[in-house]
Amino acid sequence: MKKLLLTGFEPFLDNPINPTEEIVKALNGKTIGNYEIVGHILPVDFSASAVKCNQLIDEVQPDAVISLGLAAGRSKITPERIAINCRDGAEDNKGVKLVDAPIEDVGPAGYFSTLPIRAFVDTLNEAGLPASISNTAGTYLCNNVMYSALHKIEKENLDIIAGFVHIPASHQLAVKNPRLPSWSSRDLQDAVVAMVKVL
Ligand code: PCA
Repeated sequence: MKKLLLTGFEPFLDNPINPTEEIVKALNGKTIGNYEIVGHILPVDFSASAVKCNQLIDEVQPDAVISLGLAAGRSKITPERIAINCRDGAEDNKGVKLVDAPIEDVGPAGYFSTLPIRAFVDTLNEAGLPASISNTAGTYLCNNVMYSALHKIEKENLDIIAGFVHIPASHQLAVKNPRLPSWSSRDLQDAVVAMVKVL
């Protein structure tokens, strides 16, 4: 049996709920396809989230890593194509705000996802769950975690596929923040299960 490290994030900024948390808690310990799911929630904290994710890679020794993040305002499931060596934007949950800060002082400009993102999108669309590849994971925590995991895997020559998938708001979050397009929790979870089955 292979192992999948599945990460989500705690709530952040004006999102009192992070639907990735619910999905990761629901799937933790389950077996999906060839994978046993090991789920963990990461803090929205520039100094801690990537460190924690990379520690989990050492502890769990997964065959694959899928990190999930909320992209409030997107209406589709969006597997990310690339992470870039930049931190910039809103403040994190510790009040830290970074401007044009590299993630790694000596690191490549970007890393492509090593997950089968085209197959994810095709499978989801065939299942009636709207999805498209995103060409930017932004410059906030999600990009930071994706870049740092791929950097570790490259540097240490690990046999692990990894990448990031942004998901839309859940209906529960849209009740609190009514301008957001939203999905049912069931559909969000089904989409993540469908992507794991692709692996
Ligand atoms: N989404 C944010 C950080 C945490 C999350 O779930 C992002 O897209 O960077």
